Amino acid sequence: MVEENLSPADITHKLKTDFIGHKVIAYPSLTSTNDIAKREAKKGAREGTVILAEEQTAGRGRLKRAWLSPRGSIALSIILHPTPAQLPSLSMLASLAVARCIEKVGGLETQIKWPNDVLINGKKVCGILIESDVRGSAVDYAVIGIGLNVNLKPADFPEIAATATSLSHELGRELSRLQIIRCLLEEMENLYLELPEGDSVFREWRDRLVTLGKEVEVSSGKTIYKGIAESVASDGSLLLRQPDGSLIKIVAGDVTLRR
Ligand code: BT5
Repeated sequence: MVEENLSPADITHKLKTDFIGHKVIAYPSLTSTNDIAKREAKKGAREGTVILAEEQTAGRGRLKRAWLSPRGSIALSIILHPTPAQLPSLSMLASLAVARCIEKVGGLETQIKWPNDVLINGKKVCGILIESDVRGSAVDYAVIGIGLNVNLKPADFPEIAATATSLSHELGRELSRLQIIRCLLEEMENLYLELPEGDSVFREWRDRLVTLGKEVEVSSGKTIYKGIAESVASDGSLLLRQPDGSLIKIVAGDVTLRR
């Protein structure tokens, strides 16, 4: 192992942000950083507070799927208080921040699979789970959960061995989670401050999507749609050209590339 436990003081020391990561609460082990972040948000935690865990025992993906995050991974959640207009962009900016930092710190090329999986060589290295509490026309809080496989051997986890990768697996060496976390917090804040006008956030995310122009299957709820992933709308939804020529807008779902 390159590092022992991550220390909040090392993360916050001379961090180049105005608010994200000024307060970091770190745990050796947690059920899910998103759960604790939501609890802290309800108690009034200030914007930019980060919840971090060395390992999660009940990490969550979307639709109650499990997210594996053993020691050596990054599992963190950031509490934000966005405006309703900023809310749809959070998933774009989180995947962008992760992609930029993997490139900067690890020197690895990444792709983004709609809506927000970050891939390396076609395999998933990072998952993002955004949960928010919206009351009437106001957003009470949003929690951005990021799970990134840093020092992890995919072969040790049969459930994901065929579809997942990690930075250490791609690089053939372990690397510093501290540097990646600091990068993530700084990139997240830079991108967040570009919203809501954030057209550049949308454009960079769109340009990095490996999904566009491909023949795909999208499962959304109980329906499976087939077609060409033609484009994305500025709210993040996918525009799918169906075989009969019609164009449909899909707000949430899972994409499989057909070739
Ligand atoms: C996601 O869901 O990709 C969102 C994962 C978010 C995890 C973070 S960690 C910090 C915060 N706290 C939490 O409890 N969650 C967030 P989804 O698109 O539904 O993908 C889930 C699927 O990814 C699973 O069904 C597995 O197939 C696969 N998977 C699970 N663990 C993985 C891992 N470590 N690496 C790659 N794939 C994984």
